[in-house]
Amino acid sequence: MHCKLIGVPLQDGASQLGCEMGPSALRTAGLEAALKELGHDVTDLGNVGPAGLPDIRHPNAAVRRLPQIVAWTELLTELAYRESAEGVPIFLGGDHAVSAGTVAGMARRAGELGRPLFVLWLDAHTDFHSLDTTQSGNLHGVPVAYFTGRKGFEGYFPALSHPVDPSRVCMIGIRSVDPAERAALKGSDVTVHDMRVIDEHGVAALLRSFIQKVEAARGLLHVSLDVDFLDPDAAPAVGTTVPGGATFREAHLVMEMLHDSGLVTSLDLVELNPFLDERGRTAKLLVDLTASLMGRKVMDRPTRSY
Ligand code: DIR
Ligand code: MN
Ligand code: MN
Ligand code: MN
Repeated sequence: MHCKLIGVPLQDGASQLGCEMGPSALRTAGLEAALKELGHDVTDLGNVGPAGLPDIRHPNAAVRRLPQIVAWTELLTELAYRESAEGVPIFLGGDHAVSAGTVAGMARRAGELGRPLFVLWLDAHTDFHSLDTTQSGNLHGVPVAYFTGRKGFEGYFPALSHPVDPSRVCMIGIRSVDPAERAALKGSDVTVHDMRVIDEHGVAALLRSFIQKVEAARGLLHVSLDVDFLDPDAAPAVGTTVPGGATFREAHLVMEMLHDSGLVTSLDLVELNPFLDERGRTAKLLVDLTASLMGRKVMDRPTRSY
């Protein structure tokens, strides 16, 4: 497989500074070497960034750094579309606003192939605010609403050529949802597996049924991994830790099952804030999780063991 690393030093979507160091930390933690060891070809395209900023503002005065996020979204939509023509793009974030563009671009790629795009959203948060409902104003809280075509982005964010059907979005790890997000999700077809569902059924059963859905539809699968999907004990280097997250083994199991499925066509590694870390511990964990997704395993086993 050809893995394309794309550094996205974006931190305008988060309230705390530090996510701009994410790509450097992931490189320092040995991402390229880990992928090469698994036999993959790796190209590091370096860091990217927008050239100019649009002159826009939104009536919701809470909204922060809208011109920056719009410019990044345009750039990343184009990049995800272009780079997915060949190989698997791996976006090294950057805060979760990264995914507004990466998913929009992958949806365009899938649309042109005549195939549906599915999104696995691994996060403590649903990131389902519109520009009108966000109270924090941090635009890492809006990407899912944007790429599924929720109202309220027209005239601000780039128009979507291929909105993602909400029924093709599966969220796992959820444990922090704002009231406005909860209300909007209630009327949508997004699958939200909160931590209670994981506790009751186990992450494997939930993921298995989503994978079967993607497979049956011959879909492309984009995986968006927010560091706060994991429990803060395992992954402390994120600005918005929430207790009670996925364990080290649950996260690896998700990645191992995704590898066996053979369906993943693109990946975001987002919200890593190396400034909050202990000697690169969380960056190293993300490298190991990516390696599991790309085929590292303890013992050989038949593929499709699920
Ligand atoms: C909260 C936190 N829902 C907000 N969101 C995110 O600010 O809108 N934290 N995405 O990581
Ligand atoms: Mn997120
Ligand atoms: Mn989150
Ligand atoms: Mn919010």
